[in-house]
Amino acid sequence: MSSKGEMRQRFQEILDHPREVSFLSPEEIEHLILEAGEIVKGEGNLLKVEAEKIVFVGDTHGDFAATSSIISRYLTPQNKVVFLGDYVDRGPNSEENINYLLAAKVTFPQNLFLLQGNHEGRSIVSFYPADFWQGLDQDLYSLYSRLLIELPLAAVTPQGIIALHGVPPDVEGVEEINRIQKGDERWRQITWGDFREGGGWFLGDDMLTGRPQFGEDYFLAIMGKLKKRVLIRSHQPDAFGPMYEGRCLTLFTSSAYPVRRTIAISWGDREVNEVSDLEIVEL
Ligand SMILES: [Mn+2]
Repeated sequence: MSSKGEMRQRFQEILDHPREVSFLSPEEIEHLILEAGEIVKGEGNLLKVEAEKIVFVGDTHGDFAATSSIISRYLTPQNKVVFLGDYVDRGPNSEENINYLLAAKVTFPQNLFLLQGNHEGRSIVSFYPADFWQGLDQDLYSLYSRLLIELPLAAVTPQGIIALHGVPPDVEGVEEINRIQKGDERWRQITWGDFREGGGWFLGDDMLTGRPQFGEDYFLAIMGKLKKRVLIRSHQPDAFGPMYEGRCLTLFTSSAYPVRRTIAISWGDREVNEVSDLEIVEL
């Protein structure tokens, strides 16, 4: 088996030459998953992210081309890049997408952050479509599912942003997010929750998708408790654009959906009071 140093070098090479990711051996993939797992376990549920430039990326869902172009452009030792979850399934290159992100994570552990989406919660909830998961052999299924359930649930910035996949949990303050158990109701809300235009608190589970639905009254109340001004999320392709007094932004980055594809950038110490304080970049 190769040494840790040799492996690191290999993962760095992959960052510089993204197509190489398709040629990782099973042994290298196992190394990558285990090494990323060690880093991610130390992060907890809640990340505090500070940098001159913070880039937020929506669902990438197997869109390796989008991921590699964003990483080559924005991942530097100065910037921080936060991906909002859903790395696998739906798109054509799930395995390349997740492996490339993991190579980036082990190379730049303090600059790249991978939040958990519902497609990373496979060890707890079964769902469809799950083409990535269904295509794995038993060993890889077990390695990926144990790693991805460890991913953090939310990121906050001093500029006033909270970022997560679906809907913020009903907590009294951001620190309580660290006490959420993966698999509980609040976890389900973060990873599976949708927002609907108009007022209301909890609006029930959607009849078709089973996803929990929330309204503007809930949003405004919970953002007050979290002491954050703007939510950046993904997960819900029909919620594109700013909602709720311009304070809730849903990003989509994968070509797996026929919607406008964007990322969002928060600059320096500029306070983010509404979505218009962010720079939105179209892919
Ligand atoms: Mn999702």
